[in-house]
Amino acid sequence: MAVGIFDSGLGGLTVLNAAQQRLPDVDFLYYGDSAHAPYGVRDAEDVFQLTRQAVETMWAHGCDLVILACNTASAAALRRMQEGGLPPGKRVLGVFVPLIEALTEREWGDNSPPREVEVKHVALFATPATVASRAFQRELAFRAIGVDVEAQSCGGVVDAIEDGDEILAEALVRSHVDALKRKMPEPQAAILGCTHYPLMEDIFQKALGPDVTVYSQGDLVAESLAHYLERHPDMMGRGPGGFLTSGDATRVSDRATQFLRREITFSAA
Ligand code: DGN
Repeated sequence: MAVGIFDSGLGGLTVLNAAQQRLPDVDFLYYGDSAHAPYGVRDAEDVFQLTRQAVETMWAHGCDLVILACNTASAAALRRMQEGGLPPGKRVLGVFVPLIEALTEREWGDNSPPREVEVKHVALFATPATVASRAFQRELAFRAIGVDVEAQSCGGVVDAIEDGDEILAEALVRSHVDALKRKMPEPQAAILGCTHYPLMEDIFQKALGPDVTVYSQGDLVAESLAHYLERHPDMMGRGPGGFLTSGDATRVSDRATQFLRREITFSAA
């Protein structure tokens, strides 16, 4: 069955793109919950319920493995779903762990105790809901000690990107980076903790300066998925892939085609 990639809307297409390039023989089923997007301004319980329903929809479509490409959904729902117990043979993975493994220079899937790492000052850029959840800091604490994380909630950036307003998106990114630097003048690393921000990676890098290492999700999640599928070949996606939406399929297809600059056709979930 296809590997499921879930996002609140279109942003997860950046993760899908990277995964398709890294794993050309795997079939992917993408589901965007555009009827309820954006998630980034919803409260944690709301995001959890929407994410659980979406994952159940993907399981019903035959995806045994679902990747929560959405940071906001990963923050509010991943641990809670895993701790609540998943149906036999079903798996859900998120997007923070691959980032944290790269940041802390751990092997994929290394579960040894937390240890001192080289990077001490980390900037996290994410949606208001992801920042409020502190999920990134919680996951980091399982793997590293002594790292100072300063989180910056980047209101408005997702909407500006979705509206195709590049000038506004760039101005907002610059002002959020300035706000972060007032709290943490010299970050060593920056995490782009939202599906949309890789599209603005150059702007983040320019605003942060050349000495800051910027971690962007697509390739890291794709690499982590490749390692996961090596260890769990039974989860290897084969079967009908495609694009599903809870929103208006024609409208979402048009916006997705603009967003990725290639023809994409969504069907109603
Ligand atoms: N996909 C969301 C995320 O990665 O946090 C961003 C879009 C949103 O729902 N605000």
